[in-house]
Amino acid sequence: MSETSYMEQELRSQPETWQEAARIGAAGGPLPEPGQRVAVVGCGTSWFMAQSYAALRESAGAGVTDPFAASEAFLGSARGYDAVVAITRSGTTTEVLRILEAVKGRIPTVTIIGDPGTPATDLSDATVALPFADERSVVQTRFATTALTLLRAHLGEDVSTAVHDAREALAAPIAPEWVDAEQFSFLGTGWTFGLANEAALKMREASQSWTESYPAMEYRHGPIAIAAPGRVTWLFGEAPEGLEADVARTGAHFVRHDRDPLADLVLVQRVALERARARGLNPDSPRSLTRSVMLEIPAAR
Ligand code: F1P
Repeated sequence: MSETSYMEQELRSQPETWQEAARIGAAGGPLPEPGQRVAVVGCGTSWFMAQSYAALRESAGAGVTDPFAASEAFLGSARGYDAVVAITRSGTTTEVLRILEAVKGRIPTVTIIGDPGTPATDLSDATVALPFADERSVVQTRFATTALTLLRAHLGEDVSTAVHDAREALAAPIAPEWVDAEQFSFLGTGWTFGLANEAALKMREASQSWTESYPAMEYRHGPIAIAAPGRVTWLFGEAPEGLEADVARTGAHFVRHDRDPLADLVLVQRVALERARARGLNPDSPRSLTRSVMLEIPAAR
């Protein structure tokens, strides 16, 4: 695999795209105001960024925020949402378009979008366009993390440490046991659970790896049975008491870094790339995947 895959070029640009998004997020714009009841929807990677945003917004005290896979969203009037935030790089994902159509005129929508010249723009009441973070790789890296950085900045977070740590993560060594591991379980708490889900998806998409992901405190409720020598348990964010020792007893390799958890996801993206290379896979042409899932399903009434 050449050094110049789109995935590699794009993941390497994340510190710059995060800085640009932070400027946009801090400036305000059409994203939800504090106190609004918000549903946030997406598919795949974009759903996992929705999970992280929801946890961040709720824990910041900014209001009720429910994340949904776009295909499984409950947006009935009983739930009382004031706004729907959609996240989509392509702007063409069928399930996201169906949601935007279904709530039009009933709940205001704002879509964070990579390619604004697409149907999601027309179907949304407002958009925040991040064309500088759009990607040619099928496997998303920078659009997702840039969208989340925009949302972190909009919540009032200073993301300069995350940007700094992303630069550091781009230069950090990759341990051979990560490239060779038979299996990965990714764990997180609060907003980092979405990152764990995304890390697991990235490894599957780019390198066809066997991965799982759980809320960290759920791990001991069964999934730790998978941990064993030659396998990796990778935790984003704070470690629950005793978890590292529990994993050590299984013989699995435990990984946790002090850098900003979103920057640690950048390191996982690099591991996914290395694993793809080691298996002779082209991460820009992942098996069975397309840049956007466009389905022939009827529009909602
Ligand atoms: C969402 C998505 C990607 C996934 C695949 C199919 O796309 O599910 O996360 O990697 O390429 O599409 P989008 O709605 O963010 O464009």
